[in-house]
Amino acid sequence: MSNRRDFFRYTLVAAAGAALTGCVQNNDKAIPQSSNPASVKGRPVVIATWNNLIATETAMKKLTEGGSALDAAEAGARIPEADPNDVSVGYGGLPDRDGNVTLDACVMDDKGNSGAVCFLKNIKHPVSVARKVMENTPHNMICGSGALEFALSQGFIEEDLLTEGSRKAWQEWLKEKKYQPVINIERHDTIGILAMDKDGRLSGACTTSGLSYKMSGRIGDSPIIGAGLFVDNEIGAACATGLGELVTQTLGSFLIVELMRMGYSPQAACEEAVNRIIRRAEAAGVTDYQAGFLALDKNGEHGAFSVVQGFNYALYQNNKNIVLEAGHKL
Ligand code: SD4
Repeated sequence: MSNRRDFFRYTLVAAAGAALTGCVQNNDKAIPQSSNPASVKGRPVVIATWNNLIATETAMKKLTEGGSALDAAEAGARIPEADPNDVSVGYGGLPDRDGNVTLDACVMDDKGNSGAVCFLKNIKHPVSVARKVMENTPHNMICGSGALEFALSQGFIEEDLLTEGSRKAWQEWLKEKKYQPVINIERHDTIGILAMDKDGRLSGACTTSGLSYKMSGRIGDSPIIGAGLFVDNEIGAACATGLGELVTQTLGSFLIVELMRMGYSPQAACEEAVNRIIRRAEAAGVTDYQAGFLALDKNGEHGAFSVVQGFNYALYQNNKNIVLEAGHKL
């Protein structure tokens, strides 16, 4: 582990809430340029949802050791996957309503290659299986028993991913079996991680155990290219966390990259993605939810924004590894 003195916790309260807003004109159309006060230029850079400082540190270490952006994103994503105390990802992730931990993950690299797995059981590192799907199959996504079979063929080993803690939490939930397909905003840590090397090559990864106590077979946004993650090496990258149904219906990460292609700043693009989520939620009558986005452009400038307060993220850039609080709309 690298120098922990590099770690300092720096919170910008409602950073983008205080963001500077502005527009540039393009063919008589105003292009939103709100900026995130914490956003600076600089490569290499790694950014990850939630306070995943060890993940950003691990990813940056990979980059400085000469690893690719994809190696970095994968290495970072594996940190919460292996952490039994992270109840939204990998080992220790809260199970579905039947007590099964089912995992979704994807990766995307600088060339536009992608791989994903979903509804994968008993494999601790779905992000690495997603990478194998990308590298060793002609497919983009493999799910369920097919994904497990594929993982085993690639040398992964089956493990019970339910910890004592997550089993107890599930048994507690069983007493009432209250099915609430809305994210518990106090308890979600899905990691979306974006890494860019010093030469501007971008990659990303996203991995989750999804909504706790979800219906068996439910898939969220996280393994879906364009929803939980999108990378376009010409423009930038984006990733998401939060209520996957809404993120998927608005294709948030793809939307953000396309808005940046049109000239939106990374911050303005995240804010617009959140606006779309809110409109969709209103139309669907969904309340009490969270969704948050991160965006990175080719200069290393970033954006971060969420629906409600409480979304933070880790940023490793210019030799500092810090946690920042994202701005929010509601
Ligand atoms: C999902 N987006 O499966 C994920 C949940 C999440 O932290 O972000 N949890 O809908």
